[in-house]
Amino acid sequence: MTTQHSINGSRLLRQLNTLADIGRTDTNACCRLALTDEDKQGRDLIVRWMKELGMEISIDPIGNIFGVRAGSRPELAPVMTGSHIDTVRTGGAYDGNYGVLGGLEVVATLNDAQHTTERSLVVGVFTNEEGARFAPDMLGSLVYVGGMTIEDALNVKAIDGAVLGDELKRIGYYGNSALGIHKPHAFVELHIEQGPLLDIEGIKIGAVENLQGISWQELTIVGQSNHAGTTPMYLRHDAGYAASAISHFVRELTRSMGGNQVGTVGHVVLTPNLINVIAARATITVDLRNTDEALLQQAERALNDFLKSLAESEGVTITSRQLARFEPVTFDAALADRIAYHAGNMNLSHRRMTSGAGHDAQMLARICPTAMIFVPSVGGISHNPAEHTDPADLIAGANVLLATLTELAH
Ligand code: HGY
Ligand code: MN
Ligand code: MN
Repeated sequence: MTTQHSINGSRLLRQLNTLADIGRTDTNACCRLALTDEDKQGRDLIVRWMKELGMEISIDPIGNIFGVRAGSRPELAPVMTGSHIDTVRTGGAYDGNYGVLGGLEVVATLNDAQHTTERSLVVGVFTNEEGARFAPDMLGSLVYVGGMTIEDALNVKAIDGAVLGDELKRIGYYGNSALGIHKPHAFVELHIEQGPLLDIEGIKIGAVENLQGISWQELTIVGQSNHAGTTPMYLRHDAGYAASAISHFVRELTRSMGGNQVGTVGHVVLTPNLINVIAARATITVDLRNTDEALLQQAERALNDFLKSLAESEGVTITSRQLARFEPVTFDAALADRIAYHAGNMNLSHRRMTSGAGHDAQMLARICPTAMIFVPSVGGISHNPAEHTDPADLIAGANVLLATLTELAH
């Protein structure tokens, strides 16, 4: 059964702007790092909106929030949608937020139409999807599907030293509902592409059929601080130089591998970080991704070999801590077909595609048929206050979500 309804676009856009204002920085970014006061404010707002929609709310021990719109046959497994509202430090208005508010807009539209679905509809808000403060990313959905114990998750230490469980309790979202409380019939996540493909090709909807593998490492390099003027070059054990050599190697590695290999050194901290002192210590992160698991392992091996030779030549020690490691994920092809069908049915141009970013959907895919709906990101910009998607595209994506979820719920 396909729905005849359309979402209320101005309501969706209004709510996106309201949520984006929480954690607004002086550079116009949206900064709601996981489990900070700003994240709490965002969570409180979503819970309020869920209550206003008459949804039944549950919060689990990792702080995942679920709003349930009851169907006429509650004994059937529910259809789930959702995403995250935590952001990176330089977040935009749509990453994650759009998937949560798109889900709430579907509920509001069905409420307005007094349309009761057979299966209940669940909108999920997953904790710490970004992984920017607490690693790994997609932590809340990973715990939800049993990929990480709640004990390990609550003990994760943030880059600022805070402990995840303490922060969860501090903001009042250490919930008591059972983990994995909803076993979804299917999960569909609405998200901005965060890459340039749809925008370049002028295509309105992405039916996402797979998602690339992710490898995050934190490298600690220990050298020897020394005087920048008096120390001959051959006597140096320069952690700062080693850090930049690794960053250069990662870029060269992606160039030599080509294909879908990407690599990023996004976090660099030098100690003592002073102009006239050779750095004693460097902490850096390396983010490697590829759609092909074997190639991702090849990239990891190449990096590891380089680290060994660099430690030797520079006379430093380099230790690695794995922060996240997820293999590539293939979504449910039949579900991606339905997304493409509904897009076509609305005369929206569409294509199958891969997700370059990690998403909660990659975790839900472990427990139920899962796929994603992408809408274009202007210029492919994301994790940046300039992140933008045209209002018409935001509305179109939410209408495809409405049609897909309604069909699944009957
Ligand atoms: O890193 C990612 O792909 C996501 O933004 N957590
Ligand atoms: Mn996201
Ligand atoms: Mn993100």
